[in-house]
Amino acid sequence: MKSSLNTGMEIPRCVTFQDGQGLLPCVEVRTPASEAEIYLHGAHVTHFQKTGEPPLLFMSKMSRYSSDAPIRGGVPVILPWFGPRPEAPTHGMARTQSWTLKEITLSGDDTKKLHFQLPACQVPGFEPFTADYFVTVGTTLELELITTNNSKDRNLVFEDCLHTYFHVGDIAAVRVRGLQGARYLDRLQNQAEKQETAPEITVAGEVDRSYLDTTAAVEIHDASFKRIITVEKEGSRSTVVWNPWIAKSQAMPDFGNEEYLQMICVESGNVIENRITLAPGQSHILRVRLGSRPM
Ligand code: TA6
Repeated sequence: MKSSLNTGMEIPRCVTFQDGQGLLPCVEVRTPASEAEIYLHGAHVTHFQKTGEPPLLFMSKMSRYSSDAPIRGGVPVILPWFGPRPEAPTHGMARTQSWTLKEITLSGDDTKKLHFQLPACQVPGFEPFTADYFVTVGTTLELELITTNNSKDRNLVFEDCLHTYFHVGDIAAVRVRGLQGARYLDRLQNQAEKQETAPEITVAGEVDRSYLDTTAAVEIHDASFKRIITVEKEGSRSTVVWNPWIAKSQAMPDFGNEEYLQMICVESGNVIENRITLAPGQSHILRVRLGSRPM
């Protein structure tokens, strides 16, 4: 319930608190250039839309909104591991925790910056850590995930990823640029190592690739919406590209059978061989800036 939010922090017409779907508390943000919505559940950005454009983020109409399941779509915060793990949820526990909204900062250029914090928790197999997540809403959507090793004497080894679902008009008209030459692991072929030789990636079936050792910005060219989405990143050496296509869409209860046609995940983080090792007291910043321009 929104009652878990300190309504004293609200800024009328700019930053307001709502009971979202499933009565989960969420924050609605409005700027002259855009609007956004963030659930405390997983500090999950579920909506970002620039005025006059289609939404930038894809949200499944079948998503669950309950405290024990991740929201499907938007920007899942993946921490402290990526992918499946024995006897543990896929993609870590951060996206199913209730984060705290610590602060809202307004800037002169009408951007709104929201600071979310993951409550301290002991995760089996990981040294104690804290996570702070800054969401800045303006003409772009900027996301900063800061992970700090709170151990006094042991390294923290972890993976992080902002698992962004982008909204596209028609997957058949999408081209992904920026990954040519990068090495990747193909999950569809048991993580076989390959090299991206194509200047642009197209999708005509399930795609599930973890590109490694790449710091490059990526562009999603969507000829259907006549829009180019830009994914700029810092503190990230991995980019994951995923579209579930038909069979996997049908196998996911929280994803519509045809929704693969309107989405593509381009995820920025540090996964698999790019996992991060932090000395005691050290922090790591993963920063992503999502923007768009007409094609
Ligand atoms: O990032 C790609 C991926 O690892 C895919 O293999 C697929 O499992 C996707 O994440 C969604 O995972 P989720 O746990 O959110 O269903």
